[in-house]
Amino acid sequence: MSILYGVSPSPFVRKAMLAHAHKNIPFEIKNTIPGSEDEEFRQASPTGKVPGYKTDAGTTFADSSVIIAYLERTASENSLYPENNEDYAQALWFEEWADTELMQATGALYFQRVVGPIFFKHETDLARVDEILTTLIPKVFTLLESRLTEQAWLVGDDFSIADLAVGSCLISLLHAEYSIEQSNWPKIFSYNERLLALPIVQAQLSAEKSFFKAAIS
Ligand SMILES: N[C@@H](CCC(=O)N[C@@H](CS)C(=O)NCC(=O)O)C(=O)O
Repeated sequence: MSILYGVSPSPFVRKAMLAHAHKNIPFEIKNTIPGSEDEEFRQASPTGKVPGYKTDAGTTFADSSVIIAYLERTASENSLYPENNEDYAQALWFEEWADTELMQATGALYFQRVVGPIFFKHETDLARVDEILTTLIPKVFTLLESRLTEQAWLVGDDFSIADLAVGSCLISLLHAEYSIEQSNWPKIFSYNERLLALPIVQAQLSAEKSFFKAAIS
């Protein structure tokens, strides 16, 4: 079975886990923290970033986008990439934007309120939280709100890599107890409700909550 190196609450590991779940591809998670010197992990991820990956055939590599593109090549069922060329490009753009711009904003709040206090014994920096809430999140949410339509998902008719990448960031906000103001962001509010209701997201959340519980106790 393939091995995913990382920890479930890491947003990029979460993204890779959700892709496996969406495509019904079994995998084993080997709990690995970013920067681990574990030799096998470093073989997959020389930079020490998670997720790293080892395929059934023993090939190793890293990066959530690479892992998911690989999964798509091995199993085309429940495709995460739109068939239509124009939609395909749009979906890849959303993935890139979510992995960089959106992740920067949501990850900052997630670090301040959850990851820092639990794993690094950092105290929450309230001035930084204020800046994230008043500047960083509104900036990315303004763009996301403007790109959502009456369609259920971001691109085309189906759930795609765009939703997987954006959803992985929105899950961080849920952990960070950020409530999306429906009057300010009506489309994001409904979109988030749809994402959170997905069985694969519910299962992921329960894996992450167990991880946090074990870390705290
Ligand atoms: N582009 C990479 C980003 C991976 C990444 O930045 N992972 C974080 C954890 S969520 C990490 O390992 N950070 C440690 C570091 O930057 O050294 C991906 O999509 O997998």
